[in-house]
Amino acid sequence: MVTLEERGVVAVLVVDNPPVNALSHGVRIGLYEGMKRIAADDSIQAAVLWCRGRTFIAGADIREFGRPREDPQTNEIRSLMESSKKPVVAAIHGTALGGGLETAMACHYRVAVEDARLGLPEVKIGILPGGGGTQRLPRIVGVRKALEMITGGEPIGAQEALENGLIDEIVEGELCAAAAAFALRVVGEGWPLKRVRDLEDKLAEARAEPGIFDDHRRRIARKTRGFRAPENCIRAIEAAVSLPFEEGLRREQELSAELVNGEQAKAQRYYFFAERAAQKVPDVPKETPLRTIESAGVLGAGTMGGGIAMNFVNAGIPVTLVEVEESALERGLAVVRRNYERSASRGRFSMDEVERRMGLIRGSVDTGDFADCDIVVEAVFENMDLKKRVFAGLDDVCGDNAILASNTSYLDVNEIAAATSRPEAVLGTHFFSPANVMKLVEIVRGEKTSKEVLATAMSLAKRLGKVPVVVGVCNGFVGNRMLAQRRVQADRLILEGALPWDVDRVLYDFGLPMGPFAMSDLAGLDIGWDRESSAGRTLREVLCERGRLGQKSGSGYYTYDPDTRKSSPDPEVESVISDFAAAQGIVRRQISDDEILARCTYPMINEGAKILEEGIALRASDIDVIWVNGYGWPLYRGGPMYYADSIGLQTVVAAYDGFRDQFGEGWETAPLLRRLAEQGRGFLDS
Ligand code: 3H9
Repeated sequence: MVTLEERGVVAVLVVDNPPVNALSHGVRIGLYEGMKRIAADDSIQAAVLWCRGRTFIAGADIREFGRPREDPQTNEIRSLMESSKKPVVAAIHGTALGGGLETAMACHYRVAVEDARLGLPEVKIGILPGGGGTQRLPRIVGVRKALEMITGGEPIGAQEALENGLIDEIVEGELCAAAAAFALRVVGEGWPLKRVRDLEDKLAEARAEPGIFDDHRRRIARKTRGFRAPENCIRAIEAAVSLPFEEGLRREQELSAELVNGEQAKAQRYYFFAERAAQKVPDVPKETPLRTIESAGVLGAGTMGGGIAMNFVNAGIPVTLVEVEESALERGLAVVRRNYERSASRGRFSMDEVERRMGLIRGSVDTGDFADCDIVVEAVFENMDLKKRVFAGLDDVCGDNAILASNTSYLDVNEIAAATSRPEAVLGTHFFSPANVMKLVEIVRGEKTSKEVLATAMSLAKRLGKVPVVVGVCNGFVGNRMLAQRRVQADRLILEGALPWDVDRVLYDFGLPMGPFAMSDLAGLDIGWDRESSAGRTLREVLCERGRLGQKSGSGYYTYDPDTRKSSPDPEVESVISDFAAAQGIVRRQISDDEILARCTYPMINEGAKILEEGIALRASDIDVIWVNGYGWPLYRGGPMYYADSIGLQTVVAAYDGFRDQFGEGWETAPLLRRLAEQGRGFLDS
């Protein structure tokens, strides 16, 4: 996995451990022995650390986590590099991540190619950079930048790395040769051997700013709610500022040990591989040919259509956006422009860039303009007859090779496909709202969707920066079908005795971004409500009849402060609920938080089991990827199926049996769930 190649007086440590040159045991042995040889061989004057393949070392081998790590440890290797009497230069291409960047920071100099990316993403798998990263990075880039990079986990580009001193030079041409030439310059010109551990000035700056850590805590509080790793990352960086290097390293180890075998890290590690597994469709091999996508069309310039168009534009793909009427088109384009202008005003890009992006959108009221599009995504009103008409029309105007996609969130994609002469080119691409922000796309595979079209849609979604997951055709697909089960229980719970804010609080505390009632208020209670036919049959109808349409009308399940939009519980809603329950003969009772949580989550798990058994999802872990990316299921709980396994399927089944005794119909366990529970197994080992 590691060889030592000599280029004159420069020795090149070549790491070759595909796919991402992770610091597996063999790599550690190779680096350790290589550094010993370099020290012992008098003919060698300098060393370069370079990797073959697509990337520099992308971190520790995550597959080795959870078991004792065999010697040599990476910190020993880094210490050999840093204390080497001969200059060691890291030559970076691809991504220098986690343990990879930590190793590079133990080198005396770092050079990189223009498109290299560098970062410490450990926080995303629930841990901290435990190979000296929390001690070295602040010494190089300063505490503020280190806090941002380590608690955010996002890598930075080579240019930004250069500006922050994280690399010494951006090199052109063949990287290994350029790095060797750089190393010779270090030797020839007698440059000092920079040991990051000895740098002090950036730490001194932070000592003069004692509020820096609490400021950062406040800034990230909302985003990191419930996660343990970000706080330990901050404490480790605090240690870099307050303790000598060796003691700081020890503190980093302690804080790392608190996380690495914890429940959150296990769940996040599981999720890392789950997301990658979801990209693979067993009967669609990697070699499946792809159709070329160089232009796209979107039908419907409403909230969804506009958001979908933005995705294409952001990836540099020109888009034809079609609406029926000029006024609706203008409104849609204005919303897209406003979104881009908001990003520009936040410094994400320049106003010129806003114009460039808007320039990639061709607005039109004529579907004939889709003629030269490689894919058209339909985002019109959810009505089967309308969709069929639309698809028949698209079939007429689009080129023979064009893919026709529907953004439907629950309708039968096979029926839609049958309205065309090319069902093999039809599939669902179910984006989530706001479509330009949410990562998930359910790729709905119809009975006749061809492998080529499916593979193209998956690859396109990745190009758009999305996380695509293949699902089968059924009402609501995976995400919304499970959500509907939660909704049923949430609605029952508030009639039986809980209040909307009790249900929302329990789910929020569980880690979801909001509960079902806050979500309804945000979406609008009047979705699907008809004033004419409304007759107080459901609580929702009663609320709408009272003008409580959700956030937009200032009240729904909650009342909203007109200035701050802050929600508060409302006694009127409480009395509406008790009157409604009384009219139905329901005697309200005290409902515990545990019951709320079980009744909201277990039916989702049960539905997940059915979805799995029906083959609508390919794997239990795909369901988790959908819930984490589309509905904000807390990453540190892995996803609903992982959660079910972690609490034990017997627990879920026992609760289900209890609810069936209590409530009767509607509490039948899915056969797969019962079978696995009886066998003492989980979804993920089934
Ligand atoms: C760390 O370093 C800890 C230290 O601080 C010290 C602690 C004490 N290990 O993503 P892709 C596999 S923690 C094992 O599809 P891309 C991946 O599963 C680590 N395997 O490619 C996949 O396998 P398969 C910090 C790994 O081009 C294949 O490689 N580092 C690892 O879209 C291709 O991956 C990170 O967290 C790994 N570290 O993206 C970086 N990484 O083909 C994690 C990848 O069988 N990695 N694999 O499905 C990434 O962010 C992306 O993989 C990367 C490439 C950007 C590198």
